[in-house]
Amino acid sequence: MEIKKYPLQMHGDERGHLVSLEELKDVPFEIKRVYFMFDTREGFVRGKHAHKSLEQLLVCVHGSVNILLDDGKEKTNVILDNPYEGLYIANNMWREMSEFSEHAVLMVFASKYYDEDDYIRDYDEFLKFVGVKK
Ligand code: T46
Repeated sequence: MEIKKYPLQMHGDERGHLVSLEELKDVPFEIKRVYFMFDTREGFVRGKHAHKSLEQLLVCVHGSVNILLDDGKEKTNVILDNPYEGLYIANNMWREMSEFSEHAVLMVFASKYYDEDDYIRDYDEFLKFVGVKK
């Protein structure tokens, strides 16, 4: 499975660091929505779904988090632990976020507005969607 990690524009000087993201440059789609999650409790797993059409770029702006990516044939774990790197996740990918470090903040740039109908929350339905037989 190809993991698409993008380096982000980092502008550091003696005052500290600044990271900037521009749509269609650092983020490979037009940004319609930004959300972030924080205070994720130890032992909890978020995600556990895929999307029919949504594309996203995940940036762990503080701390670290493990992202499990599953295309129906192969599973890969990716650790996000720096704020100047974005992980691109295409629509047809099952994702699970776990092992959030204390005070971790995971920011997500999304290509569409929130739409519950775009979610595939059932794993068997996901396999059908990506054309993989059980
Ligand atoms: C994804 C992963 C990486 C909204 O009302 N608007 C929003 O934009 C979002 C993202 C969520 N919500 C509501 C829906 C639920 O009642 O917030 C609640 C928590 O959402 P959810 O359980 O879907 O959160 P995660 O962390 O499991 O998944 C999220 C995104 O939903 C999903 O698209 O790919 O992060």
